[in-house]
Amino acid sequence: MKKRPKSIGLATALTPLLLAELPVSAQEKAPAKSATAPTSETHQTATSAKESMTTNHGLPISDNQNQLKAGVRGPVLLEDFIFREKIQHFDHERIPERIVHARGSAAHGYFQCYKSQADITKAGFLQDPEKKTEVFVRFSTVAGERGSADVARDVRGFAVKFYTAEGNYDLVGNNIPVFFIQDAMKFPDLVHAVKPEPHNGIPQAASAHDTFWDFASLTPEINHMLQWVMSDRAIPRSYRMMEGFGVHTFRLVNAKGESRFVKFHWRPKLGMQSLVWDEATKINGKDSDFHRRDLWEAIARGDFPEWELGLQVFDEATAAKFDFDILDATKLIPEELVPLRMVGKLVLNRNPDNFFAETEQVAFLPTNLVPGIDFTNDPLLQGRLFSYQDTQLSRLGGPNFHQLPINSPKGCPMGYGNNFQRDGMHQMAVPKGRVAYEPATLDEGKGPRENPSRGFASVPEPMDGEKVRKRAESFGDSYSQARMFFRSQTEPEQRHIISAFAFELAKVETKAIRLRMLAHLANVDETLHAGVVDALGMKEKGEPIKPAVAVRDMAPSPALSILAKAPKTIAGRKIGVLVGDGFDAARLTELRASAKEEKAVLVVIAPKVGGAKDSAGKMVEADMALSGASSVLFDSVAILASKESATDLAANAAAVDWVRDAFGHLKVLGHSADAQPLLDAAGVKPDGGVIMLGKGADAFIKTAKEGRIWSREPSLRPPG
Ligand code: HDE
Repeated sequence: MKKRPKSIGLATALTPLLLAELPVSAQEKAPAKSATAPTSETHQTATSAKESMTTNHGLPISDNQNQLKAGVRGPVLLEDFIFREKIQHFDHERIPERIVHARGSAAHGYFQCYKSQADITKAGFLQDPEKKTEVFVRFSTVAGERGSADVARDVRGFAVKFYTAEGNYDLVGNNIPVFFIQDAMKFPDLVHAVKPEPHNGIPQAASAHDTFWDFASLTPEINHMLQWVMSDRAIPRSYRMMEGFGVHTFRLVNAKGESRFVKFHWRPKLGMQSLVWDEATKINGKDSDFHRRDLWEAIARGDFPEWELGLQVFDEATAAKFDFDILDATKLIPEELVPLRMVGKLVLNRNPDNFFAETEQVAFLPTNLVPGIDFTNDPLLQGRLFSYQDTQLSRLGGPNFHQLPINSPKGCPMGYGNNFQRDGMHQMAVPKGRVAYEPATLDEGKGPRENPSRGFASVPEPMDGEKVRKRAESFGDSYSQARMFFRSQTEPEQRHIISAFAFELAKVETKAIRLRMLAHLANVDETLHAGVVDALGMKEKGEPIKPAVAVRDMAPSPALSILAKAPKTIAGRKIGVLVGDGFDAARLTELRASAKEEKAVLVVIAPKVGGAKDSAGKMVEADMALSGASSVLFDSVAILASKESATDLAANAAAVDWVRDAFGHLKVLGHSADAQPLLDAAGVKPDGGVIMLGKGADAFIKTAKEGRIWSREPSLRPPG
């Protein structure tokens, strides 16, 4: 039997305490200490008072490895307040996650307008092109829990907090310009329907289940939004490559008090890009932080994501001419009717320091407005005005969440809560004096006081009407814009919408729900309906549903397609290069140079992370090992191998999957002539996207800039 230790290395354990008693100058000279006690735990000790680990109340801690016990092998003492403080804080480390948009990633940055927008708004941050307004932006999925995978088929949140000189302005939007429902009254039902089913908690972060489609098939107004969420917009390649929208119609107000309507749009500088569905499902397994990592890495390498802010501005007379209601959040205003006025840029240039303190604790409020911007009576927006403030009370534990650093206004002279609201849970301010009310004289005029000239004033819109619980008839058309969306898509995009409906409805177990949904699709578009019926391989097509309002054929809007306006670029994208022993190093050098020139990221992958030998026998280090670098993580791929190593790789399932997936996901694939055995093993058929890498990488780069090889898809993956 081993001899039991009598002490835990007392001298080491006491070091910080002794140091704390030394004058600081002497401590600064003390050598850093890191020692292992006889019992093997590591003690890293402070070299200055400043470095001292302390309790939450400031007491220096002498030992952070052991509880206080009655003898080295004895029971733990209740007296150990240091342990209790530590474990108790840990026990409460989690706060309730957001009920929706729980999974998110965020970054700091700035907004800068191009020129003064004084003609349409007096909002301070839209006046001076020299001024940068700090922002914090959080992107999110909606349905999944906090630890769910990034690449679910879902809407993405796009929430921007502007820290303006007039207080915080939050533009809490999505990456889709319309919404599922028209009235906030239905929001809890929508969310309960899409969330995991309450009896078994299945499925996570997915709408492909009965309760969602049951609700959807009974909610005709949802049809436009369904087109968007079944399209590739719901599986973005990156947060950096998606558009954002304020969704509702808001108002802008200028200094003269003139008010106009506005829709907000964010346009990514990198252009839009999406994943393909099979790729998305695989990414979730290979890297469930795919979007979070992408955003973080881009900012860390100085490739700052950028968006332009575009406004669709229109007046009451224009609004009256539309044959839909601008207060209905299931409708968009085609850009062809009201073009975008580009007013400024948003740049994200700093990763958060701490995920919890910033990304998790940030609280966005559609009620955070600045003078110059106002609400409309959109009943969905009106409901949100209550909900966000309210949800923070339980999520962040009380009414003082605005005092958390990420939520408190910066850059405005008033600071947070310059008023007489007092006390409450987690109060962090220490107000002085006896006056906590106004009007008052006892504060000798020190305020705070009302400010009629700078303060927020609502647009004095006339109100007249009966108290009713009723939907406006002008909200009645559920299908015309859904049809417009489908008909505005390119052929591959339409195929994907059909496949997505078929995938989701095939997961619905209740046949009656499937059929009800098919009937809605028949009202949207015949090709769509026929395509989904065919992909499901069902005999029935659904009993017709009579639309409340006759469906109109609107002009297609090319701006709604991702592919129609996709930029020809690989900037900000990733090229994965799989190398095998004996590869030609010159080809890699050329690819590297071209990638750099095009502002793309090149990643070298080898069967082992140690790397592979080039044809001269020199070891070239890999960035990633094949086992952790599936081709789904890259936008285009290349294979550099000798005949021998290609033959070896052809017998390696991971390498074969790597190539098969890249080909199957319609990626441009460059290869050395000798890599052919691997291509054959993966079933790669020659086409315009399979490119032999001779001297120079030009042909490969030029084709990669075109995007995916859509013509490859129909033969590889019929809808279903
Ligand atoms: Fe939200 N939504 N929402 N939502 N929403 C929340 O607020 C709500 C809606 C959006 O990164 C919650 O702080 C209602 C539309 C984003 O922190 C909650 C209705 C749009 C985020 C809430 C809607 C959004 C949220 C949950 C129907 C696009 C994440 C946690 C009337 C314009 C913000 C929280 C972040 C979050 C309520 C509909 C965008 C419960 C009642 C439409 C981007 O308050």
